[in-house]
Amino acid sequence: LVASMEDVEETYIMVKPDGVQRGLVGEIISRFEKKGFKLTGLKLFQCPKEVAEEHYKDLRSKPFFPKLIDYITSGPVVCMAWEGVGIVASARKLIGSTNPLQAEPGTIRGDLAVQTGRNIVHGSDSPENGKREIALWFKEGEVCEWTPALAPWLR
Ligand code: FUP
Repeated sequence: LVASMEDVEETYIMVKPDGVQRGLVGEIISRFEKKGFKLTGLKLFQCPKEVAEEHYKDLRSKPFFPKLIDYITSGPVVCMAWEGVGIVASARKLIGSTNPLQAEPGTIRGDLAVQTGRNIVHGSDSPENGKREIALWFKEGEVCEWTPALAPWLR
């Protein structure tokens, strides 16, 4: 049976500065496109420190927090909003474990990264954070609602 609209979630996916510098933007976007999810927001963005700090506010007390903020603000990131049935958990599966050495082959981090502090991509960890992060990284009007022509076959 086809999933209903209530099962559709939003998630915030971000190619981190190392992913951009290494030329992995297309590869990362492709994995979500091929899975069958819908891209609703996309931009290259040099993130101010305040946005990075707000994004990672739950990690503020961690010893690695200052380095994490330096890393995320070290160059442009690619901000993305994606939509789909069960997308929050599925995107995290596609991305793989936080530590790329523990990430399964076939996942983005498992295939393309080595260090936790250079793990090339972010994905929201809950539907609530998906909404919160999209609202943080995108301005009004930057996220685009559209209906794909293949919708009945995919979602
Ligand atoms: P994830 O949800 O996989 O992005 O992981 P977390 O939210 O736990 O961590 C956010 C980011 O903090 C990671 F992507 C990398 C960084 N981090 C470290 O640098 N060291 C750690 O021990 C844990 C996380």
